[in-house]
Amino acid sequence: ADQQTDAPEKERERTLVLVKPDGVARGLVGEVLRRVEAKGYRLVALDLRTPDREVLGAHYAEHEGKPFYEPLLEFMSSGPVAAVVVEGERSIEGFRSLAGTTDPTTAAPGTIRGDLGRDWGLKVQQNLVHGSDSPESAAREIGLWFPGL
Ligand code: IDP
Repeated sequence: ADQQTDAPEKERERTLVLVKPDGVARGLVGEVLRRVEAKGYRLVALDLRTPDREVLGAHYAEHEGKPFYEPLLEFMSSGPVAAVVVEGERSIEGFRSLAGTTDPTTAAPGTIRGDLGRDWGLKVQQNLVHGSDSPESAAREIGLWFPGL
């Protein structure tokens, strides 16, 4: 039998991954997807688009009112983003571990942000990728970016 379809729900966990405008502009979509696929995750949906403020406002609702909120929305709508639904066992925690900590300046080597982040003139918001931080966030974000999936 096909293990993929027979796997219990928790083993087929889905997460929303975004390659942010800095990652797309720097030509790093392939590098990010290579790491995701090399880890053994499966791509369920993939789309390149410049998100509007409505999607971004909902996506980053928890940060509304923080000093970096407006610059973050501005940055995220500045160009195309690669939106990807990734599936795999404990993929939410697993992708965040692949991504590294929020600030690329100090993110660990071996992580996407640690290996590929640049530290001159870098803003924290330019940290290449987003990954959902909980099953609740993943469900909400996947519904937002890929309605009907
Ligand atoms: P995460 O993306 O590592 O989960 P969050 O704390 O959820 O980090 O923040 C969401 C995004 O907001 C970050 O990825 C980053 O782009 C931006 N951000 C977070 N903290 C700061 C900050 O202190 N200054 C500027 N941007 C920030």
